Amino acid sequence: MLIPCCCLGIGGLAMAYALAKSGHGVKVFEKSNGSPTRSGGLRVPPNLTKILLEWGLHEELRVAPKCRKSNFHTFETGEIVGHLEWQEDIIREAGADFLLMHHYDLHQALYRLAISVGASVTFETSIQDVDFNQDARKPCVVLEDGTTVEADVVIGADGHRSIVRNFVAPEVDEGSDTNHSFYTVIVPASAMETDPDLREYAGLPEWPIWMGDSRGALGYPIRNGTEYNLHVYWPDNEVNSPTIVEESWDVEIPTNAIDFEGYDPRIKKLFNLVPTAHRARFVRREVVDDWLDESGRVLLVGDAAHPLLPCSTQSASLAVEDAAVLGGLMSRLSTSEQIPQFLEAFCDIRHERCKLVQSSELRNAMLVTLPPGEDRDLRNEGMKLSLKTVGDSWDDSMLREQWDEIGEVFGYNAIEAAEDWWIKWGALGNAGAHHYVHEAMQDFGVRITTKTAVTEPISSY
Ligand SMILES: *[C@@H]1O[C@H](CO)[C@@H](O)[C@H](O)[C@H]1NC(C)=O
Ligand SMILES: *[C@@H]1O[C@H](CO)[C@@H](O)[C@H](O)[C@H]1NC(C)=O
Ligand SMILES: CC(=O)N[C@H]1CO[C@H](CO)[C@@H](O)[C@@H]1O
Repeated sequence: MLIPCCCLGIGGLAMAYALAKSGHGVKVFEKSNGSPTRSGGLRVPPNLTKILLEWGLHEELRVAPKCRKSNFHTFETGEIVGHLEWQEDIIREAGADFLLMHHYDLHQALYRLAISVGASVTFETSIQDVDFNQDARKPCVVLEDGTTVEADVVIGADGHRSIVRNFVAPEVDEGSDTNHSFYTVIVPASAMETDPDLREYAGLPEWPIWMGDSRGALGYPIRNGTEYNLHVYWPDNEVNSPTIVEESWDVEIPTNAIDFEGYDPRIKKLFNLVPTAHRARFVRREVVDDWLDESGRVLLVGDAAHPLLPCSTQSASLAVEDAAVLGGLMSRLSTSEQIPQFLEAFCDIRHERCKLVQSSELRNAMLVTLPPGEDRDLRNEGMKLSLKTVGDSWDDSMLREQWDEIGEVFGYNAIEAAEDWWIKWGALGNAGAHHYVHEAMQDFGVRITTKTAVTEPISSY
């Protein structure tokens, strides 16, 4: 199987591992050279932690600080208006910890995993195009040097500006510019120690959030508290740097290009502890409707299929969940003819979940960047309820409800989702009772279009 992916893709490497472990030959074409160009932290919510532990990454996760709390500050004054705790019972119910990691560390860990099960990763190789070889009845990718590589399946884990998506869903638009970007710095904890305003944050197992008018910030410790990650969300026209830049993680701007005067001084101090920040433009895109091409052999996953805003809580988890689900399904594959059916099942299992997470992330982002007005007052009043103590524990249930469909978003088990599908439908299909599966699924409201055209050639694209 072939997995083109680009830009230090966590999703691509996770997919490579999951599929190679399921017994498939996997080749990854990775655009970057594998060095840590993207410098930033990421959040590892409980059900991602669970997958990573199942994959044996105990050692790598040991240095990831646990997140136990989020304080909600106003951006202007730093005043705390609410908080959310990841209490023991929630963590226990979730079945694993909420962790904070460096993007590069997770990338490296997944790379090692993928290689260990026989996947091959070719760096500095971009995909030019995807095509379908009608004679071989197989999809292929065209590399920069014109080489064509054929495979049973092509998986596009190539991000927001996916080349594979041009083949699968050419009608998908380019997204709309929000005129905002995320700016990320990673600061050495030692530099924070000398400042009494920052010292307390360095190793604190918390993820504070600053809420401003069309801007915001969030921070958290990584690497056993030796480094601190800060993401700032800011209007482009208030940044002293070119407004239109490539939409990637490679763009750097000087940290003094943002003027934090008039805001919580801790943000400015933290941000300016290092000379440059990484900029990621926030272009808004919808979840793609169709992740699978007509042949049923070219599939979109990760941000190529269900784009999240940069610095989302669930970015890494959605991508890795995709891998866990597809790996689980494909471990059952016995003939190449089943591929389209299995990939269609993947789409059915994942689509709703990804839409739910995407809209919940957007809602949360909007909630913490509201302009002054009635909505913001209501939000703050709601959040303030979380500051009232009930006995020894904080009553943050109201806030929790407002902040997230926590059960649904965090309470998801990718591996089980794939197993469930297999138990209900896959085994039946395997027995050759194709149309029964088809009908049964419709009875249960599950849309599985087993394309009879497993090998139907695609004429022109
Ligand atoms: C972004 O800026 C452009 C150019 O100024 C403007 O046309 C567009 O409406 C803005 N988009 C949003 C979402 O504000
Ligand atoms: C993490 O840091 C603490 C001190 O802050 C140290 O005692 C511990 O050994 C470190 N753990 C690892 C795994 O490096
Ligand atoms: C909150 C959470 O993460 N928990 C879910 C994770 O997945 C399991 C299935 O093993 C669910 O039962 C949990 O609710």
